[in-house]
Amino acid sequence: MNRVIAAIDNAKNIAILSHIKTDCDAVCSSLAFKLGLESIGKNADVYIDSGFSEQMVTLPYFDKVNNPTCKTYDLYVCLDNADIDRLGKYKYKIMKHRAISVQLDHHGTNTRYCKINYVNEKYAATCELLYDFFGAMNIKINSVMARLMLTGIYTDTGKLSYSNTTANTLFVASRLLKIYGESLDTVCRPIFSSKTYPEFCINKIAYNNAEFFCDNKIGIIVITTENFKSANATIDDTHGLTDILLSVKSIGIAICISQDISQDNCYFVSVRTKGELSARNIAEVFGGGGHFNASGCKIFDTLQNAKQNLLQAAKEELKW
Ligand SMILES: [Mn+2]
Repeated sequence: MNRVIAAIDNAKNIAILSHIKTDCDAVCSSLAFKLGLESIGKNADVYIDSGFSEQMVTLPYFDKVNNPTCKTYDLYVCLDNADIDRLGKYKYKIMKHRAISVQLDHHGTNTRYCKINYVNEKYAATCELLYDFFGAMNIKINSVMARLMLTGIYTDTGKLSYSNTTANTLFVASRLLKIYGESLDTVCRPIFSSKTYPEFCINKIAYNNAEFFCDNKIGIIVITTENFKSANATIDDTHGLTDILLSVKSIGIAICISQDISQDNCYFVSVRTKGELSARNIAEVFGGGGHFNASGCKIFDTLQNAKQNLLQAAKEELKW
């Protein structure tokens, strides 16, 4: 971490990059980081090559994402991004400027693609990692930063309920809530209780499409292009569909397969597991990765093959 701090100390104009198919931890850590850097006199711009859910758009300072103020940078910082390809079109910035790139991340599968890499899997969210980072840099966390960081922690931990939630996560959340100074529901309600109509429709379809295998221990939801069209929804509305399956007591492995509407025979897959069952093992069969209980991959194949092969990999993880 000290090498990252030294690099930031020596930089004036800093680009912050995070991942495609983005999530609240990525967006919130990027924005909180920007605000933190600005508080110590740096210029910082946020680049994220992704669609954004309606919930993200209402986050404070969201208008600063992909809205640069600098032309050139003396440092590139990647946040919450395990793999260079997940930067989307902005991966070329890192390929070109690798010598002045650093990253902070909490994904165990991180490929260490920057010059300096601080990766620590003990953190449930990059926003949790940032709490310690700001402490080490003597950056004071203000109320807006605290709100953003709480949002990232709450979403990456399923409201502090997933297995990645540690005593430190709860401690950091508690400190951040104190700094934020307002009630927790003003953080949670805009994120967890503000489904858009298309999101509701895609959830309804997901319930209908859910299939169960192996004594209901494996659940699979498929969302096709037709489903997206009829719900007027996009891939950004599919966050949390695996929770529908995980809420079933018998389920150990939950898989959501979403068709890429922009190309044939391409599917985004998210895998969630409970307890000792590894989601990562399943995603890695298809070249993906992520966290132990929450991983993802992209499959280029027919739907039938994709589903069959995923089911097979899930059965193997289940030792069925
Ligand atoms: Mn994260």
